[in-house]
Amino acid sequence: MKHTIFALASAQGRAGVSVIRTSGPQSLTVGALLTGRTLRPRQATYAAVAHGDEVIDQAIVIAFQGPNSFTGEDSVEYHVHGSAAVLDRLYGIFGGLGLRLAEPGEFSRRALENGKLDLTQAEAIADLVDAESEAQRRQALTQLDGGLKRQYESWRQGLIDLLARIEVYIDFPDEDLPDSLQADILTRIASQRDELAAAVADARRGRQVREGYRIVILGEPNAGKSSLFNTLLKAEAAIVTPIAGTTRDVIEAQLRIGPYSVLLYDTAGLRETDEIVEAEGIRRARRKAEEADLRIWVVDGTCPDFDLREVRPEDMLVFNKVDISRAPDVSRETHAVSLTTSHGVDDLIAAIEGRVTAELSMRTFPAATRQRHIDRLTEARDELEAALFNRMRVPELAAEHIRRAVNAFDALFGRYDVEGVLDVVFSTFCIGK
Ligand SMILES: Nc1nc2c(ncn2[C@@H]2O[C@H](COP(=O)(O)OP(=O)(O)O)[C@@H](O)[C@H]2O)c(=O)[nH]1
Ligand SMILES: [Mg+2]
Repeated sequence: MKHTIFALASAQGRAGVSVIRTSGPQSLTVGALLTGRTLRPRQATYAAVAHGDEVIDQAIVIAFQGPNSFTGEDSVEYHVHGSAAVLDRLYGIFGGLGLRLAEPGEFSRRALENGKLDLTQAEAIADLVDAESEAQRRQALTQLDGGLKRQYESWRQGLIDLLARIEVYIDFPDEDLPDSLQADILTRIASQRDELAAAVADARRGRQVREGYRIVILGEPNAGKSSLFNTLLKAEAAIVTPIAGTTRDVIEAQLRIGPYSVLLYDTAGLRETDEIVEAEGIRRARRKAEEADLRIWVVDGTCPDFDLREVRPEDMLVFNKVDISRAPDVSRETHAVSLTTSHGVDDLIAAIEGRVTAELSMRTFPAATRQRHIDRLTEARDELEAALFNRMRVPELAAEHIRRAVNAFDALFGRYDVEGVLDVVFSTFCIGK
C-alpha cells in the first residue's frame, strides 16, 4: 500500500497559521483519530487536535476524499497555529502513526500519477510558487490552466493525423495513388514544422519572463559601468573607484521593470591584462555577454579612441561623462549621459525600459518556458524537417520521423521516459509542493 505522507504546505517559520497537509490512505482515519470527529469532506471543522490525552492545538481541519483532492488521494489539511513547537509535536505524532515526511515535489507527483495534473501543469505550480513578478505569475497561471497542454496536445494530434495519412499513402496500390495526396501530406508536414519553429523562437521570450531578462553592462575599465549598475539599481551595490580594474567579478542584481523581472550584471572592464584575477573576471564578463538578452556598452567620453568593433547592431551604446567631454559623433544611436550629474539618465532608463517591455510584452501566452520544453520542441521540429527531406519518396521513413516527433511530445507530458523526466522535474520542487 502507498505511504501516507505529510508536509508543511505553507511557508517555514513562525506564522499566525500554518497549514500541514497529509495525503494517502491513512489520511482520513488519522484525521478522525486526532480530532475525535468524523470529518465531512470539504467542510471546515474547528476542533481540538489531540493524541490520547494530549491536546496539541486548536485547529481548523479540512478533509478531502479522493479523487476530489489536489493529489487525487484522501487528504487532510490541518490549519494550526504556526509555531515550531506545534509543528514539531504534530510531526512526531504523524511519524508515530506510520506517516512519513513527503519528499520534495511528492504531492504534485502523486497528483500527476493520479491524472489530476499533467507535467506542464506540475511545472506551472512550481513556477507559480516561485513567481515574483506579475508577468511570471500570469505566465505560470496560464500554463497551470492547461494552456500549454492544449497547445501541445493539438500539435501532437496534428502529427497523429499526419501519420494516419501517410499510412493510407503507404497502403495504396501504386497505380491508384492520387498525385494530390503526396502534395497534401508534404504541405501539412511543412506547416507543422513552421509552427514548431515559431514556438521554438518564441520560447526565448517565455524563458526571459520565467527566469528574468538578462541585461549585461560591458565596456572598458573606468568607463562608468559600475556607476550605471548602481544608477539602475538606485543603490550603491557595486564599488566605484577611479582605479581601472576595480570590478573583477560579475556582479548580479535583480530589479523589476513594470511587470517583468530583470537580472542586471556588472562586469570587469574589457582590456588586455596579465593580472590573473582580472583576466578571469574578463573571461567571465565575455561569457555573460554571450548569455545576455540585452548588452549595454558604456564608453568613456573622455577617451577619444574607443573601440566599437565588438558592439553589435542590437546592443545599446552609452556615452558617459558628457559633463567633462563632448558627446562624440558616431553613426549609430547612442545615449549621451553623465552618471555623476545624472544628465540624460532619465532618457536612458526610459530607453532600457522601452526595450525590455517591447521584447517581453505578450502577444499571446503561453510560450514554452523551460529548457526541457525548448529541447523537445526543437527535436520535434527537426524530425519534421527530416521527414520533409526525401519528399515522401520513402514514405516509411517519413512516418518514422513523425513517430519520433510524437514521442517528443509524449516526453513533454511525462508519458514517455516517465521516471527520468519526473526525477528531473520534481527534484527542483520544495517539500510540501
Ligand atoms: N566626470 C565623471 N566621472 C564619472 C562619470 N561616471 C563615472 N565617473 C567616474 O569614473 C570612474 C570609474 O567609474 P566606474 O563606475 O567605477 O567605472 P567602471 O570601471 O566602468 O565600473 C569613477 O571614478 C567614477 O566616479 C561621469 O559621468 N562623469
Ligand atoms: Mg566597475
